Amino acid sequence: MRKFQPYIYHKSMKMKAGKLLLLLLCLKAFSYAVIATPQTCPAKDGTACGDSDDWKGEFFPGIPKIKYEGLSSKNPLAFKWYNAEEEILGKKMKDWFRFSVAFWHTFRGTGSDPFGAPTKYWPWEDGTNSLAMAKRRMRANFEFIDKLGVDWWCFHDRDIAPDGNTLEEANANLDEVVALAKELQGKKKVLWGTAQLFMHPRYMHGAATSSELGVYAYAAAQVKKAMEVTHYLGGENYVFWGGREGYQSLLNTDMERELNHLARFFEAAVAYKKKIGFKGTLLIEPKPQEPTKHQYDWDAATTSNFLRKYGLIGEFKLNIECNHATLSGHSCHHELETARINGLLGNIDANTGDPQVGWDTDQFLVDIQEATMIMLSVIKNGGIAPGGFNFDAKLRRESTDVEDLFIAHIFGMDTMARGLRNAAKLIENGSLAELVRKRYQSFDTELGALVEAGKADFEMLEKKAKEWGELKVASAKQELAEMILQSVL
Ligand SMILES: [Mn+2]
Repeated sequence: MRKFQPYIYHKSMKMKAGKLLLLLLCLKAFSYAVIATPQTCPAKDGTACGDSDDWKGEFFPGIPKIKYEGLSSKNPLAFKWYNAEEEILGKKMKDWFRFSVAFWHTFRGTGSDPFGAPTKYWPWEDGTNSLAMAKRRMRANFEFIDKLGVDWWCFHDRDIAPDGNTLEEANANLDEVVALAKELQGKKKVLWGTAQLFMHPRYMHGAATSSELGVYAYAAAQVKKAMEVTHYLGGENYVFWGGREGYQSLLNTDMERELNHLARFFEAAVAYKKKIGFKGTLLIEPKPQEPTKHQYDWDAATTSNFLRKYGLIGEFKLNIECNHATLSGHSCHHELETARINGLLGNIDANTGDPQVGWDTDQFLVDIQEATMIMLSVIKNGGIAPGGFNFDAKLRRESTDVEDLFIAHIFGMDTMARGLRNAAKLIENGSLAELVRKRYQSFDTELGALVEAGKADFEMLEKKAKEWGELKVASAKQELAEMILQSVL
């Protein structure tokens, strides 16, 4: 999960509530100066765009509802592999995936990076972080997911609505935008909501693991509200991504105390979820580092150990993000399997990194082999509902056409669909499963069964070892396994 805010928001972040009113006024003046020379409004076609959420006409004119046209199609605005209603292994493709659009990347991603200003000037943006702009963006969101043929969307609180000078003001802003989202969403649903607990300077030491009690309390209030609005919008999951829940140096950090605080925070979230009758799954999204040097939910194994230690294992599942998996030194397939065998596979943030770049690039996942491995895990898990595949992915900085938003999602959906079709072929073919079965067949014996039941002691095993003498150990057949995999790609 990465977060973007318009340039102006970064400026306004320097405001410290109740501290420097003068600075606030100066910054306001600065904002208005920027607004006075809007870069994108009015749109070229004369569409209305001002300090109102009115928007005449379509946000994506000329882009039709995206349809499945099959392999013969050369149309970039059509699916070649993803056929929503088609059944694969007894389930509709749309039900295997439950695809979701990530509001923050698709509607708040500006293309800015630590070295450069925004590159994306969507026609509906007026360069502000106003409430009116937030509402207009929400209308664009629903037109986008409707045209794309996706049923779910995901959001952070501070991405869909502007922050406030007080918690009350921020909550009021959120309520206003959420009321509009509720009105607009119709049959579309929230896959998950979350609170953004990393952007504001108050969260510099973390949120639930901050050294400051006041920050812990503020974070709790923000999560409380985000859970309420997720519940109100019929959300099926709620995510915790601890971007700053970690440390930069152990010298100034009481790691044990911080982890205890994090566990208490999660316990309180579970209690509040039950109190408000929210039935959605609580998900933790592991990530090893960035922005902190060390993040406490490093990977699936670390996070499941944390949940087990604090007795939270039945209350949470994991949201596995593929780019986070590779940052932790694992493949996405490894993280999915680790989550699956621990009964913790809850959701997938479908994205990927760049093998030549060492950070979280949040690219659309378009590697067919990786998609196939991912779908093998998902099929073994019997699907991931009530989770789904959230496109926590963004256009490259250099991709600046509105159409690119559609092309990227279509390509991502087609790649996952191709992965599903390949994985189904692999399962129907059966030879990979047979290879694995044969590899462990020595345990399909009387003694093997005793070992697996925990009933073979060392004396018993020593007796057998002496009886069997030196062994002929079988080949692992790795190249054959890879050959079988490639035969379905
Ligand atoms: Mn994510």
